[in-house]
Amino acid sequence: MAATILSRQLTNILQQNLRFSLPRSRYVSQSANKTDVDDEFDGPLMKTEVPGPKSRKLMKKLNELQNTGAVNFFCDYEESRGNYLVDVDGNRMLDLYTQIASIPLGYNHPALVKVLQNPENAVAPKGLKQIQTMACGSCSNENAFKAACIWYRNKERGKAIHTKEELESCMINQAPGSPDITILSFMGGFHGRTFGCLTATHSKPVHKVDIPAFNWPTAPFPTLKYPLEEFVRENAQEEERCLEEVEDLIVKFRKKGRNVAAIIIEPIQSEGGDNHASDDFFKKLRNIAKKHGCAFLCDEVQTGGGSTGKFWAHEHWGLDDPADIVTFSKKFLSGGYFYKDELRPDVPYRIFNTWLGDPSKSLMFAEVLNVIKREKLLDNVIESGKVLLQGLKDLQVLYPHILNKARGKGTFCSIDAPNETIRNQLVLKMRNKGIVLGGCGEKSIRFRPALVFRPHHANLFLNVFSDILAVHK
Ligand code: PSZ
Repeated sequence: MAATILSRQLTNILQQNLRFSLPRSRYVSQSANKTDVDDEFDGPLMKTEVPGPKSRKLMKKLNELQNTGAVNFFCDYEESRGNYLVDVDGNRMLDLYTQIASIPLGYNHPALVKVLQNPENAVAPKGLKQIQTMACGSCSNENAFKAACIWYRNKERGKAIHTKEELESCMINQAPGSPDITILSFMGGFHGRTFGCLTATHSKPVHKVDIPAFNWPTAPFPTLKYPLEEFVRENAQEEERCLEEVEDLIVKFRKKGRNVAAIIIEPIQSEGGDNHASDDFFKKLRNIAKKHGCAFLCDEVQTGGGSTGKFWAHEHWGLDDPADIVTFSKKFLSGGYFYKDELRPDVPYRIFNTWLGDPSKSLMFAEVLNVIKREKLLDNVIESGKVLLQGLKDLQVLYPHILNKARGKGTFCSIDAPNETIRNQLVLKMRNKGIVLGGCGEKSIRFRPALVFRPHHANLFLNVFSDILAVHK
């Protein structure tokens, strides 16, 4: 097979095309019984600066076809293994970023390579009727919004039969057919870049500017003070303030005839800077949604799939009825949402598109699930997460002028630098030492390793980070 040299954006398309040409053995999930790629590298190995000469050459070439502003360097996915990403210049880096939290089992996990070689994979799997599959996170949220609106209007009408007036007015985007109902979201949230999602996104102006937005309510998300145990009272007050604002907004909008049909929230605001809130906050928010008849929509696109130490981050809240809709993508390889029976659209084709996800990805995800269970990867995430977070906390005590707010669940961790410049410097310095990290929010470094990230990988990272911090000026 020709060398797989791909930019981040092209990965999905090409990896799929290149590897789909080998139909032979039966689909047997038990076939790969090892967690990690057998021959995972034992550490980073750097040959050039990143991006190196080959990456720079490819960037120039790709730049003729598209804007390459988002491309940092080119990967060699053929050579990458487990927790190690190899770039086209042969630099081998321990990957704590995994294409923004999207590589659940590391690179080239044998179970996934195997599943892609199976002929039955071209057929849509059975048993996915309980969920709505979609191709990406935005598409999942967008359709979840629609499902919530359909449900809400049916509830208001008391039946699913539309009036002639509704059917006619919707054709010219007017009420009552196009109702003036709204979706409440939070400052700092990220739910995607399509129109509805973008209205609910409030992480950075650059995503939103110049694009028309729905006039929907935006509530403040709590800004917690760290370390949490020192600010228990202040943080509880801050959460209370935000919850009051949510309720005020729902009431205010209802008075204007613009009822809130759904509330959307991330269990941890990821793009917005890894902002956490307490289980109590989410419990109360869920109750507010119930009290006011709003669908409670939990966006687990980034948090779902195990990296918080539970399969779903919302499981941490310990609620019997945590959400009405849960959207997913990223580690699930495709996308979609789970939803309550009562939110099932009354008529077929109301939630529909060409692809509705990707059956091959669903099959691969079935194998991801098998591996997670078989190899107890959630336990591993908890163990590695403890090492990672404790190490970060130790380092912030040693370097309080560079690091603060170490926080996280499982390996879904992050730490703040004093400002964006220092954060970016640290990320670049680490990369040239063979460690891939990412930023989020204004000044946070976030950790999004694969589920096969082991405690020894965490220690390897911490050692390099410690060295960098010791000489950081
Ligand atoms: O810059 C971007 O477009 C990015 S960087 C990270 C994401 C997008 N994450 C996607 C995402 C998410 O983290 C949450 C919580 N909700 C929805 C989305 C949108 O998913 P996609 O990108 O698949 O449409």
